[in-house]
Amino acid sequence: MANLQDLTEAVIKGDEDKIKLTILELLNAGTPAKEIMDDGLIAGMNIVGGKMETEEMFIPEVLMSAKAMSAGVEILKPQLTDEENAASGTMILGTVQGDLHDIGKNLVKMLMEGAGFSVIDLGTDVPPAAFVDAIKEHNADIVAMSALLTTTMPKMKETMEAMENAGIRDQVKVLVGGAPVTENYADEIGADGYGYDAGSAVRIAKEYMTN
Ligand code: B1M
Repeated sequence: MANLQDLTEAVIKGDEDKIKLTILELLNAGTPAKEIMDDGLIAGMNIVGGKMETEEMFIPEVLMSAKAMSAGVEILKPQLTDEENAASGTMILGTVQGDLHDIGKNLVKMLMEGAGFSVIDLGTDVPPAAFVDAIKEHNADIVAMSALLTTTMPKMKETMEAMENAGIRDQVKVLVGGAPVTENYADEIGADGYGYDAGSAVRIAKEYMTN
Protein backbone atom coordinates (compact mmCIF):
# COMPACT_ATOMS: atom_id res chain seq x y z
CA MET A 1 0.00 0.00 0.00
CA ALA A 2 1.19 3.51 -0.83
CA ASN A 3 2.44 5.74 1.96
CA LEU A 4 3.53 9.35 2.35
CA GLN A 5 7.19 8.37 2.09
CA ASP A 6 6.53 6.98 -1.42
CA LEU A 7 5.04 10.34 -2.34
CA THR A 8 8.00 12.27 -0.92
CA GLU A 9 10.37 10.09 -2.95
CA ALA A 10 8.32 10.55 -6.11
CA VAL A 11 8.57 14.35 -5.68
CA ILE A 12 12.35 14.10 -5.32
CA LYS A 13 12.51 11.95 -8.47
CA GLY A 14 10.12 14.25 -10.33
CA ASP A 15 8.00 11.21 -11.17
CA GLU A 16 4.64 12.73 -12.11
CA ASP A 17 2.87 9.44 -12.83
CA LYS A 18 3.95 7.97 -9.51
CA ILE A 19 2.83 11.13 -7.71
CA LYS A 20 -0.64 11.01 -9.26
CA LEU A 21 -1.07 7.31 -8.56
CA THR A 22 0.19 7.55 -4.99
CA ILE A 23 -2.09 10.48 -4.19
CA LEU A 24 -5.12 8.60 -5.50
CA GLU A 25 -4.19 5.57 -3.43
CA LEU A 26 -3.66 7.69 -0.32
CA LEU A 27 -6.99 9.46 -0.80
CA ASN A 28 -8.74 6.13 -1.30
CA ALA A 29 -7.18 4.89 1.91
CA GLY A 30 -8.67 7.90 3.72
CA THR A 31 -5.51 9.98 4.21
CA PRO A 32 -6.53 13.64 4.68
CA ALA A 33 -5.63 15.89 1.74
CA LYS A 34 -3.83 18.39 3.99
CA GLU A 35 -1.61 15.60 5.31
CA ILE A 36 -0.86 14.46 1.75
CA MET A 37 0.06 18.03 0.85
CA ASP A 38 2.16 18.86 3.90
CA ASP A 39 3.76 15.54 4.80
CA GLY A 40 4.04 14.17 1.26
CA LEU A 41 4.36 16.84 -1.42
CA ILE A 42 5.79 19.77 0.55
CA ALA A 43 8.03 17.45 2.58
CA GLY A 44 9.46 16.18 -0.73
CA MET A 45 10.00 19.71 -2.01
CA ASN A 46 11.83 20.64 1.18
CA ILE A 47 14.23 17.75 0.60
CA VAL A 48 14.65 18.94 -2.99
CA GLY A 49 15.51 22.39 -1.57
CA GLY A 50 18.21 20.86 0.63
CA LYS A 51 19.63 18.90 -2.30
CA MET A 52 19.63 22.06 -4.38
CA GLU A 53 21.65 23.84 -1.73
CA THR A 54 24.23 21.05 -1.53
CA GLU A 55 24.31 20.79 -5.33
CA GLU A 56 23.09 17.20 -5.35
CA MET A 57 20.26 18.44 -7.57
CA PHE A 58 20.41 21.06 -10.30
CA ILE A 59 17.83 23.42 -11.79
CA PRO A 60 16.49 21.08 -14.53
CA GLU A 61 15.86 18.32 -11.97
CA VAL A 62 14.32 20.78 -9.52
CA LEU A 63 12.04 21.98 -12.30
CA MET A 64 10.92 18.40 -12.94
CA SER A 65 10.10 18.00 -9.27
CA ALA A 66 8.23 21.32 -9.32
CA LYS A 67 6.20 20.32 -12.40
CA ALA A 68 5.41 16.91 -10.95
CA MET A 69 4.40 18.43 -7.63
CA SER A 70 2.06 20.88 -9.37
CA ALA A 71 0.32 17.96 -11.08
CA GLY A 72 -0.18 16.41 -7.65
CA VAL A 73 -1.56 19.63 -6.21
CA GLU A 74 -4.17 19.71 -9.01
CA ILE A 75 -5.46 16.29 -7.96
CA LEU A 76 -5.84 17.49 -4.39
CA LYS A 77 -7.68 20.65 -5.41
CA PRO A 78 -11.26 19.42 -4.82
CA GLN A 79 -10.30 18.03 -1.42
CA LEU A 80 -8.40 21.10 -0.30
CA THR A 81 -10.90 23.76 -1.16
CA ASP A 82 -13.72 24.76 1.11
CA GLU A 83 -16.65 25.72 -1.02
CA GLU A 84 -18.99 26.07 1.93
CA ASN A 85 -18.68 29.30 3.91
CA ALA A 86 -17.79 31.13 0.72
CA ALA A 87 -16.28 34.56 1.28
CA SER A 88 -16.51 37.27 -1.33
CA GLY A 89 -13.85 39.79 -2.14
CA THR A 90 -11.34 40.61 -4.83
CA MET A 91 -7.72 39.73 -4.35
CA ILE A 92 -4.65 40.70 -6.35
CA LEU A 93 -2.05 37.94 -6.07
CA GLY A 94 1.50 37.66 -7.32
CA THR A 95 5.06 36.61 -6.66
CA VAL A 96 7.16 39.73 -6.27
CA GLN A 97 9.58 41.14 -8.80
CA GLY A 98 12.70 39.09 -9.46
CA ASP A 99 11.14 35.91 -8.09
CA LEU A 100 9.97 33.04 -10.30
CA HIS A 101 8.74 30.62 -7.63
CA ASP A 102 5.05 29.97 -8.08
CA ILE A 103 4.01 26.71 -6.47
CA GLY A 104 3.15 28.29 -3.12
CA LYS A 105 1.46 31.23 -4.83
CA ASN A 106 -0.61 28.84 -6.95
CA LEU A 107 -1.62 26.98 -3.83
CA VAL A 108 -2.73 30.26 -2.25
CA LYS A 109 -4.75 30.99 -5.41
CA MET A 110 -6.39 27.58 -5.40
CA LEU A 111 -7.45 27.79 -1.77
CA MET A 112 -8.57 31.44 -2.04
CA GLU A 113 -10.75 30.64 -5.07
CA GLY A 114 -12.08 27.61 -3.27
CA ALA A 115 -13.00 29.89 -0.38
CA GLY A 116 -14.96 32.18 -2.71
CA PHE A 117 -12.47 34.96 -3.47
CA SER A 118 -12.16 36.37 -6.93
CA VAL A 119 -8.41 36.17 -7.53
CA ILE A 120 -6.54 38.23 -10.10
CA ASP A 121 -3.29 36.32 -10.49
CA LEU A 122 -0.50 38.53 -11.82
CA GLY A 123 1.88 35.57 -12.00
CA THR A 124 5.53 35.76 -11.04
CA ASP A 125 8.17 38.50 -11.26
CA VAL A 126 5.55 41.18 -10.65
CA PRO A 127 6.88 44.76 -10.43
CA PRO A 128 5.45 47.09 -7.75
CA ALA A 129 3.75 49.24 -10.39
CA ALA A 130 1.86 46.23 -11.75
CA PHE A 131 0.42 45.52 -8.29
CA VAL A 132 -0.63 49.17 -8.01
CA ASP A 133 -2.26 49.20 -11.46
CA ALA A 134 -4.16 45.99 -10.74
CA ILE A 135 -5.45 47.27 -7.37
CA LYS A 136 -6.84 50.36 -9.11
CA GLU A 137 -8.24 48.49 -12.10
CA HIS A 138 -10.03 45.83 -10.06
CA ASN A 139 -10.87 47.91 -7.00
CA ALA A 140 -9.29 45.15 -4.94
CA ASP A 141 -9.95 44.39 -1.28
CA ILE A 142 -6.75 42.44 -0.63
CA VAL A 143 -3.25 42.29 -2.10
CA ALA A 144 -1.39 39.04 -1.53
CA MET A 145 2.35 38.86 -2.19
CA SER A 146 4.55 35.79 -2.20
CA ALA A 147 8.37 35.72 -2.04
CA LEU A 148 10.65 32.69 -1.85
CA LEU A 149 14.04 34.37 -1.95
CA THR A 150 15.66 36.46 0.76
CA THR A 151 16.86 38.70 -2.06
CA THR A 152 13.31 39.41 -3.30
CA MET A 153 11.64 39.96 0.07
CA PRO A 154 12.52 43.71 -0.02
CA LYS A 155 10.29 43.97 -3.11
CA MET A 156 7.35 43.48 -0.77
CA LYS A 157 8.35 46.65 1.04
CA GLU A 158 8.89 48.47 -2.26
CA THR A 159 5.44 47.39 -3.40
CA MET A 160 3.93 48.75 -0.18
CA GLU A 161 5.77 52.03 -0.77
CA ALA A 162 4.44 52.16 -4.33
CA MET A 163 0.92 51.74 -2.92
CA GLU A 164 1.54 54.57 -0.45
CA ASN A 165 2.84 56.81 -3.22
CA ALA A 166 -0.19 56.05 -5.36
CA GLY A 167 -2.44 56.96 -2.41
CA ILE A 168 -4.15 53.56 -2.33
CA ARG A 169 -2.48 51.87 0.64
CA ASP A 170 -5.47 52.42 2.92
CA GLN A 171 -7.92 50.94 0.44
CA VAL A 172 -6.53 47.42 0.68
CA LYS A 173 -5.35 44.86 3.17
CA VAL A 174 -1.87 43.54 2.44
CA LEU A 175 -1.12 39.90 3.09
CA VAL A 176 2.38 38.46 2.69
CA GLY A 177 3.87 34.98 2.77
CA GLY A 178 6.49 32.60 1.41
CA ALA A 179 9.17 30.44 2.98
CA PRO A 180 11.65 33.17 4.11
CA VAL A 181 8.93 35.62 5.18
CA THR A 182 8.08 35.87 8.88
CA GLU A 183 5.45 37.55 10.99
CA ASN A 184 8.15 39.96 12.22
CA TYR A 185 9.07 40.87 8.68
CA ALA A 186 5.42 41.45 7.84
CA ASP A 187 5.13 43.81 10.84
CA GLU A 188 8.39 45.52 9.95
CA ILE A 189 7.20 46.45 6.47
CA GLY A 190 3.73 47.42 7.68
CA ALA A 191 1.78 44.60 6.04
CA ASP A 192 -1.61 43.81 7.57
CA GLY A 193 -1.08 40.07 7.77
CA TYR A 194 1.28 37.15 7.36
CA GLY A 195 0.23 33.72 6.18
CA TYR A 196 2.44 30.89 7.37
CA ASP A 197 0.86 28.63 4.78
CA ALA A 198 -1.87 28.89 2.17
CA GLY A 199 -4.52 27.71 4.61
CA SER A 200 -3.68 30.35 7.20
CA ALA A 201 -3.63 33.00 4.47
CA VAL A 202 -7.23 32.04 3.59
CA ARG A 203 -8.28 32.24 7.23
CA ILE A 204 -6.81 35.74 7.56
CA ALA A 205 -8.28 36.91 4.25
CA LYS A 206 -11.73 35.73 5.33
CA GLU A 207 -11.36 37.69 8.57
CA TYR A 208 -10.63 40.84 6.56
CA MET A 209 -13.88 40.42 4.67
CA THR A 210 -16.00 39.96 7.77
CA ASN A 211 -14.46 42.72 9.91
CO1 B1M B 1 14.42 27.94 -5.86
N1 B1M B 1 15.18 28.45 -4.14
N2 B1M B 1 15.73 29.08 -6.78
N3 B1M B 1 13.69 27.19 -7.48
N4 B1M B 1 13.53 26.68 -4.77
C1 B1M B 1 14.51 27.96 -2.93
C2 B1M B 1 13.46 28.96 -2.46
C3 B1M B 1 15.72 27.80 -1.93
C4 B1M B 1 15.31 27.91 -0.44
C5 B1M B 1 16.45 26.45 -2.24
C6 B1M B 1 17.69 26.25 -1.42
O1 B1M B 1 18.74 26.71 -1.81
N5 B1M B 1 17.59 25.58 -0.29
C7 B1M B 1 16.67 28.96 -2.40
C8 B1M B 1 16.44 30.33 -1.74
C9 B1M B 1 17.52 30.69 -0.78
C10 B1M B 1 17.24 32.01 -0.15
O2 B1M B 1 16.83 32.95 -0.75
N6 B1M B 1 17.51 32.06 1.12
C11 B1M B 1 16.37 28.98 -3.89
C12 B1M B 1 17.25 29.53 -4.87
C13 B1M B 1 18.57 30.02 -4.37
C14 B1M B 1 16.87 29.62 -6.24
C15 B1M B 1 17.71 30.22 -7.39
C16 B1M B 1 18.43 31.53 -7.05
C17 B1M B 1 18.70 29.10 -7.82
C18 B1M B 1 19.67 29.50 -8.89
O3 B1M B 1 19.30 29.90 -9.96
N7 B1M B 1 20.90 29.37 -8.56
C19 B1M B 1 16.66 30.39 -8.50
C20 B1M B 1 15.98 31.76 -8.45
C21 B1M B 1 15.05 31.97 -9.60
C22 B1M B 1 14.19 33.19 -9.38
O4 B1M B 1 13.15 33.12 -8.74
N8 B1M B 1 14.65 34.33 -9.86
C23 B1M B 1 15.68 29.31 -8.12
C24 B1M B 1 14.90 28.63 -9.05
C25 B1M B 1 14.00 27.62 -8.74
C26 B1M B 1 13.26 26.81 -9.80
C27 B1M B 1 12.80 27.66 -10.97
C28 B1M B 1 14.17 25.71 -10.31
C29 B1M B 1 12.11 26.16 -8.94
C30 B1M B 1 10.79 26.98 -8.95
C31 B1M B 1 9.75 26.38 -9.87
C32 B1M B 1 8.42 27.02 -9.65
O5 B1M B 1 8.09 27.61 -8.63
N9 B1M B 1 7.60 26.88 -10.68
C33 B1M B 1 12.68 26.25 -7.53
C34 B1M B 1 12.18 25.50 -6.43
C35 B1M B 1 11.15 24.45 -6.74
C36 B1M B 1 12.63 25.72 -5.09
C37 B1M B 1 12.31 24.92 -3.82
C38 B1M B 1 13.10 23.61 -3.92
C39 B1M B 1 10.85 24.59 -3.56
C40 B1M B 1 9.90 25.78 -3.52
C41 B1M B 1 8.47 25.28 -3.49
O6 B1M B 1 7.78 25.33 -4.49
N10 B1M B 1 8.02 24.71 -2.34
C42 B1M B 1 12.83 25.89 -2.70
C43 B1M B 1 13.28 25.18 -1.44
C44 B1M B 1 12.23 25.15 -0.38
O7 B1M B 1 11.32 25.94 -0.33
N11 B1M B 1 12.33 24.24 0.53
C45 B1M B 1 13.74 26.78 -3.43
C46 B1M B 1 6.68 24.15 -2.19
C47 B1M B 1 5.68 25.28 -1.96
C48 B1M B 1 4.29 24.72 -1.69
O8 B1M B 1 6.13 25.96 -0.81
O9 B1M B 1 6.36 28.18 -2.02
O10 B1M B 1 7.18 27.88 0.36
P1 B1M B 1 6.22 27.55 -0.71
O11 B1M B 1 4.75 27.94 -0.20
C49 B1M B 1 4.31 27.61 1.10
C50 B1M B 1 4.50 28.73 2.11
O12 B1M B 1 5.71 29.43 1.94
C51 B1M B 1 3.27 29.55 1.95
O13 B1M B 1 2.26 28.63 1.54
C52 B1M B 1 2.83 27.45 1.01
C53 B1M B 1 2.35 26.27 1.84
O14 B1M B 1 0.97 26.21 1.95
N12 B1M B 1 3.22 30.68 1.03
C54 B1M B 1 2.36 31.70 1.28
C55 B1M B 1 3.84 30.93 -0.13
N13 B1M B 1 3.44 32.09 -0.63
C56 B1M B 1 2.53 32.59 0.21
C57 B1M B 1 1.78 33.77 0.17
C58 B1M B 1 0.91 34.03 1.23
C59 B1M B 1 0.78 33.15 2.28
C60 B1M B 1 1.49 31.96 2.32
O15 B1M B 1 0.15 35.11 1.30
C61 B1M B 1 0.19 36.02 0.26
